[in-house]
Amino acid sequence: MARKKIALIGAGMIGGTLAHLAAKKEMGDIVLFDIAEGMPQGKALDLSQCGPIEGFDARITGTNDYADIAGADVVIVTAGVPRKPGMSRDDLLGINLKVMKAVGEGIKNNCPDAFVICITNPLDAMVWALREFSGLPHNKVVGMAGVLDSARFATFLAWEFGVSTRDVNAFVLGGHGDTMVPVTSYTTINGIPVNDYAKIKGVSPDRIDAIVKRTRGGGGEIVQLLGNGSAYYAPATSAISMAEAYLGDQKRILPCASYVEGKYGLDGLYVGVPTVIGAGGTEEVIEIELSDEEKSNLKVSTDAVEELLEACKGLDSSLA
Ligand code: A3D
Repeated sequence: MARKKIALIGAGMIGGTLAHLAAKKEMGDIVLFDIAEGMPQGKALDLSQCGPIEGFDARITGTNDYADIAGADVVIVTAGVPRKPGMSRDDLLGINLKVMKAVGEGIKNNCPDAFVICITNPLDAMVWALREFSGLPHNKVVGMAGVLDSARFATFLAWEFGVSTRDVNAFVLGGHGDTMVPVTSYTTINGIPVNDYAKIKGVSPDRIDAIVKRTRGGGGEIVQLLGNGSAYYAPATSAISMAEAYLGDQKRILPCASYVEGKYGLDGLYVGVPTVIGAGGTEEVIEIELSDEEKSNLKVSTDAVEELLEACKGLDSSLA
């Protein structure tokens, strides 16, 4: 069987990490695309030389030519600029929207059958714009955010309770911004609802609230510490798990920025919801029951996403 082809658009911090992970897992041959000349080629060479040590067979190439992504099975998009300290994800809108236009056209012309995972921020608006520019079906374009946000929530909960991260099943809905909605009612410690477990362990509701707040600001905390750029290890590994779910037809239920029409009272919006990922791409959006408070928090979050879409339409008339 021929190897799968993974195209990574943007060969920066996340792009390079994605390439390394995909190679180690032998997910397929990897093409690193970037507008910076020489950089993707250099990274591809460096990463290829990990092969003999780590024992993987994957052809890794770098390019500045979209023709080289032809026929890709999976495309992961990180092209654009990341945040600097003091910036919100939304501050990136103007620059990254133009990047999505170029990337969308590159995908449309070279690999229209690919499963496309967008990571570029502001995520929910950029995945929507990328879908519009590429013209791919909605089930083949998805945004990575919920897997990462849930992993952050799970990490903080595992630390608080002193349990293995593997036993924490954390749940985050909504847009990938400070209005995201960590949902404690669906978060469990190996099946035990987190609020019940907190009672058993004598952890106060205030502590859980503080963890929810830290999760919401989890990206910003890292931006502040790094001083230059944003998180890349966990974002990359999150997107790889989504690509694996697609390539392996795993039918995983992952929180992703998926296209939602009808469910959650939404009408054609990309936003973080539990989604089945398999060979059909995003095969199903699962609508869960929410409390009134969770519903109103989700509304604040989706309103913020809608505002960003309006801003995108104002910046590019082809989106209106
Ligand atoms: P960085 O290391 O700067 O890499 C971005 C790369 O994109 C650079 O190598 C650029 O040369 C390249 N690039 C710029 N314009 C184009 C273009 N038109 N075509 C192709 N390549 C281009 O950033 P990064 O890898 O740290 O982050 C990438 C993006 O992911 C940023 O927008 C971040 O904000 C975003 N991000 C999202 C999450 C989510 O959870 C959604 C988490 C972390 C970062």
